[in-house]
Amino acid sequence: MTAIAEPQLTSRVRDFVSTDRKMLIGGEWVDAASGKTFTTYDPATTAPITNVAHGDASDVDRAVRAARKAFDDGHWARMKPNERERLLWRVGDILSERAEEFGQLEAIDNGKSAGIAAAVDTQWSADIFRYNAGLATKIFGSTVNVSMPFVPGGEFHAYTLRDPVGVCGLIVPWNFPLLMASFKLAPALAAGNTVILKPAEQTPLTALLLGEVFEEAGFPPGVVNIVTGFGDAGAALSAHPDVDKIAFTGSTEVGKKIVAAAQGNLKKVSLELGGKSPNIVFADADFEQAVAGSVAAWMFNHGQSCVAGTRLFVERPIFDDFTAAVAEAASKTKIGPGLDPTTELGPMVSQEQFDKVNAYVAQGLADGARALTGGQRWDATGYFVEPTVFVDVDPSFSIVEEEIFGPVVAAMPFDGDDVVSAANNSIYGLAAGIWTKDLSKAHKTARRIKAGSVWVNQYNGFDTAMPFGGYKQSGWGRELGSSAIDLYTETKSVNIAL
Ligand code: TXE
Repeated sequence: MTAIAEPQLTSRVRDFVSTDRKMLIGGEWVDAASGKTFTTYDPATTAPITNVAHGDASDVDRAVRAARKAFDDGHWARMKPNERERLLWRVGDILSERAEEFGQLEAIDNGKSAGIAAAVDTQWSADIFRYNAGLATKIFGSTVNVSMPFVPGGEFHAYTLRDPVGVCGLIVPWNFPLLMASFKLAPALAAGNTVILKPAEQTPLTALLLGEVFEEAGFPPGVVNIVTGFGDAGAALSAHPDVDKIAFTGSTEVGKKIVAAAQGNLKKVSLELGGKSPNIVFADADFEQAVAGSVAAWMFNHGQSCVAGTRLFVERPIFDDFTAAVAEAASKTKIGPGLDPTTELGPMVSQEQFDKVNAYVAQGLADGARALTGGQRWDATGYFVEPTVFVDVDPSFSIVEEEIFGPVVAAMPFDGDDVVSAANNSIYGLAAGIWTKDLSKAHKTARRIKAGSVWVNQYNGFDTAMPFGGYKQSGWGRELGSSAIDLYTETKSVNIAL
């Protein structure tokens, strides 16, 4: 079924959504055991796109058994690293070749710009697969010069090995559906694990298309399994006794539930959770550059980004001019559907997210904050929200303390060094921005900010080679970079008396 009639969709995307989509378990595309499906919608129009298998605990169990079998037969884990490298590289290449198709599918399922979804979400995912393809041949242990004071005898040969953890459950959200899956799949597979991917219920489609890419690349059956479903499927995966590790990106609330669910077999857990990132503009910053960068900091991906710089701290002498310029730039943003190439700000992903953002805006106004721009619903069928810049806010307001996940920023003036404690006054610690021409101020502030990523005179400066993750309640562990392999390996110490 499909109600999607947009003429710009490629025939491959049309074909993909023209039938109900099944899940990938043990190398077969299957229906949910219950036979149930759910519908995924285009948030720009609220029209249904297609139906997807509604997986539950019994489907998760089937997928875990398939992943366990594929892990235990040893074929994948013991495959020559350069063969794993070649397969992962092939995934990257296919993603690059099919970027337009992935971009369009992401645009209708999530609401984001098709151009950005192709150029950023898809091409970067391709890079992540290629980067981790390279790591497959560079997973090293070390030889250790041991003393062994309690063991009699002479010489020893001691070394460490890195083993794959085993069966990994990868649970991802809806804001960067393909990219968040790639953050986890690429290092997990490079290290020789088998996986069950659980995409978000709002955006299951690019994960399923990626399943086809794994097949095309030649992955053995059962190495990559994909179960589409809701939170109950994620909960079943987190609690499953035969899953060795969970990697999760999503809300801090669900992250805590996963930690609790994982206790049964003490499976390893890595978490990338919420944020309320400070973006600090000193008076000596390049004004134009800082305005443009600060708007992008909180509006990129419609504010539905865990690193969004939604607490904007501006040094007092430039506060009024700076916030006026940010509000003006934000008010000129072109709002529209992701398939329109001129669109700069798409819809919120769902009715739920739309209601959540509107409720925060209403609460901010009720608390006494002043909207320099926005503050109203944007009148259209889809889940569009006006970009909103709040001033006259108090740190205790919910719009300052809590993650809104929409195009809403709270701006506050600061005087000198005060800003570090104000910026660190959050349960989160995912990212931060600093804008200044003073090198020593930039370095000093970067050291004192409690956040996993600090960007100076730019924002959203991600790179595949740079570790990414959070302090405090923003999570556990670091994805990306070569150290992402640590999340998916166990270290074994071997010590031989010679
Ligand atoms: O996230 P959830 P939601 C934040 C953001 C957003 C809020 C709620 O503030 O407004 O979270 O979004 C699966 N056990 N972020 O409700 O519920 C779920 O099916 C295991 C920040 O959509 O955390 C989906 O696959 N899994 C974030 C995934 O968890 C469970 C990105 C994320 O959904 C589960 C998204 C359970 N008990 C939202 N319940 C970021 N860090 O970027 C749900 N899931």
